[in-house]
Amino acid sequence: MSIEPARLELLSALARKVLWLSSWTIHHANHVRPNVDGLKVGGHQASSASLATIMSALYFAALRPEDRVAVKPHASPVFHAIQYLFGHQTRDKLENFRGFKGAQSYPSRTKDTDDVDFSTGSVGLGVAQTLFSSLVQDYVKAHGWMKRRPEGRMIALVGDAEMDEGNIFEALLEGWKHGLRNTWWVVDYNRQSLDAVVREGLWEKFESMFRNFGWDVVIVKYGKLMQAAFAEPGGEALKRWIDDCPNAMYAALCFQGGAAFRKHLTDEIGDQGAVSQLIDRRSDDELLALMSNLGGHDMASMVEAFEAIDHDRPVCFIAYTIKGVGLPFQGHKDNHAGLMTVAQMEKWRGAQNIRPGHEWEKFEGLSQDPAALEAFLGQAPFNRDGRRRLTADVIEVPEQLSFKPSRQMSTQQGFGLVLNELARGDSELASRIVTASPDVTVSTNLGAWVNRRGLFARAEKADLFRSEKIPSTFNWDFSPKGQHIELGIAEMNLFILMAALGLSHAINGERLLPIATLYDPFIQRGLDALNYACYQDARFMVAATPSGITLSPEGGAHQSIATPLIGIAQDGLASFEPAFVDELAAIMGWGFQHMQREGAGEGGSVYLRLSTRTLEQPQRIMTPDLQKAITDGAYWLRKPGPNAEVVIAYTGAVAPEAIESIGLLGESRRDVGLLAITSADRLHAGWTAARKLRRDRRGMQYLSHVEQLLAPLPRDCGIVTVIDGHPATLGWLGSVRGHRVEALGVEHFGQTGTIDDLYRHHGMDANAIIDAAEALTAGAPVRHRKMAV
Ligand SMILES: Cc1ncc(C[n+]2csc(CCOP(=O)(O)OP(=O)(O)O)c2C)c(N)n1
Ligand SMILES: [Mg+2]
Repeated sequence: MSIEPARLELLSALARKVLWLSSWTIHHANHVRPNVDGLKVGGHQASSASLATIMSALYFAALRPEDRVAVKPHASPVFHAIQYLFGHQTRDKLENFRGFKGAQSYPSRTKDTDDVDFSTGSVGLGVAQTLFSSLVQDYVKAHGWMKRRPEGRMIALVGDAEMDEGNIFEALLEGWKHGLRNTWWVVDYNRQSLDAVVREGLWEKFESMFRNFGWDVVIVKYGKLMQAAFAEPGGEALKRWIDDCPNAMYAALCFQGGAAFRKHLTDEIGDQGAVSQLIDRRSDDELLALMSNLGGHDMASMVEAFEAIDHDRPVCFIAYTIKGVGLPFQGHKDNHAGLMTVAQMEKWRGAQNIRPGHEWEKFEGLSQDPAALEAFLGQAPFNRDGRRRLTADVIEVPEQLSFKPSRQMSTQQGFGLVLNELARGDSELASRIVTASPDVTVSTNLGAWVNRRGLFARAEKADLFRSEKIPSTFNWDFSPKGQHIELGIAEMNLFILMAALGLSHAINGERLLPIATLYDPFIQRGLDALNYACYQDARFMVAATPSGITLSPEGGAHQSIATPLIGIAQDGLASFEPAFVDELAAIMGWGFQHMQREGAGEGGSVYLRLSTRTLEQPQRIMTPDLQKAITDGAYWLRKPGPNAEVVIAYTGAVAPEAIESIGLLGESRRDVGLLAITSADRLHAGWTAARKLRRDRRGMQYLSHVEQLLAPLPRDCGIVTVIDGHPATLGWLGSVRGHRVEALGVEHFGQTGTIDDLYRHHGMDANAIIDAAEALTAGAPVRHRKMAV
């Protein structure tokens, strides 16, 4: 199948324009736009040039509206240039590339306005996201929600050094397990990373690995010029030389130019015959054009490679490229941050017939008829259906989520009970929930949910233990209707899957409400992927359990200390740590709504830090006021009196110690209060938002939830805070209204023991709370202490 010449001409012209615009965008940011900082805007020119042809082939020819693309971070100027030609990006934003509210350095779903499908930046993550998005598309299809929408291909443009990122391999394995389809990864095989030139023969490793995981591999190494030269007399020898040439040497010669190639070729394979003639027939410029005509820079080869795919198997394209192709520093190993000088740019501008002052004009310098180019862009299949970002209706969430109560429960158990109750019913809400867990489904209490709703797979697969009538508590049937996605242990995959599921409304036009479960410490294992999911504004709920040192005998290595601080600091993630199950149910109900809220700064994802510690549950009615206070982050479990000397503020599983301590303090200190903090994150965020509001609108009286809660406390009242996590999580409470604080919590981990042992060891038991209260207050020593058992 060969490409029609007229089409090829227009495509090639547009690719040249894309290379120009992307380079000019960066040049403009460095040399034209007034730069008050005097800082250079770092290198994208070389990385971008690498992909100008490949991306033009995709966007102007191969892509369909339903396809979704993750663009290698440093090719963002190429992406923006393409969207500019399509009319989806403004000149203003390009002129302001990397500036405040300008086009983003790395394509961003949330910050860019030109239809970015997946954000990228932290290399490796966008690549894996395409794989998981394809699985999500299969999920939506299997549940009958695709309607008549065609299946999209999920495409990643991958740097060759990007392939070093381990999460890509983790994803590959998961993709293989789930029968991955409709996924294309295009490796920009420029044989350069940021610092240097990559190892020889890497492509062979890639090839065998991808084939091993069931992918097709298409290697696009030689462009049409090269192929024609190979067919000339002596061409075989030239091909052999190219194949044998080490990466670093090839790159260096591309940098040095045609004369250097001539010298090397002549010295190494010149034969005074056919080969020498083949070389001599070409000028230096022609020789350089030939030698840099690798497949990835050859429009016809790329379009043919893409258009030849007529199946839904996953495909890895390995496209040979030269980093910085066409620019003065092409192939130079230091070119990652390379920028063209003003003089170099002037020369290049001249060579392309671009008049000064006309640099941004769409078709300036091209010899093709502008109307023909415009018409070609207008008819690009990618653009056919207009807006590609979809929306979905909000799924209704009941006022109260119910669960089967019992007097003694842990929050982890409660989480399972709430989901079990949802699974028993037939609500729309339950049908849109998708759960996933990295091999800890049962141990995080998802078992009951999975028993009722089943595991997801494209093909039915019965639980063998069940069909063999071997007793088991768990029903492990797979089916296309299943609602649990069982993953291998890799937590990076879990969070990237959350990113994919949590964007289904925008990508598939069908809302899913994803819930991930994992052990709390392993949030840190997947943290960059969690951050990435939040950055893209994906919506999901994470139930992390068990947590803290409270998991005690389970193992010191699994104790999490920093996660509450992550919960406070992570943008786009509302974090909660309830002590009681009725609180958890209120938070989950709020969470399902929060996950669906849209609009500037509205909504987000939800993190529940849960525990396996069984606590006596309060017997109370969940009023709307209490529900609101819980989701705002805190309520008085015991209101302090007017002359309070000290209050105890606790979070999560240490509730019994806090409750016990106020009982013991009661006789020795006046009006002691007990503040239940369900979300340090929401409290803190509310407080900073209120301060900002008051600063921005002077005279405004608004007080945040925590300010209102602490307002009645006398000035010299002390606050003891306690949490099974880093004490800084709650230590800030003293700054709200200037109260002194003793912050208790965990700063070291690794010791196993019973809960009592460990709370005593870390100074979080009732006596430690009493000691802290004593330190904050005047008066006689506290009379009562907890007796050692
Ligand atoms: C997780 C992560 N680590 C480091 C970086 C910094 N970084 C940006 S690009 C790059 C090298 C990329 O090389 P390659 O993927 O081959 O792309 P090329 O520039 O050659 O096109 C590095 C290390 C990053 N963006 N993300
Ligand atoms: Mg590279």
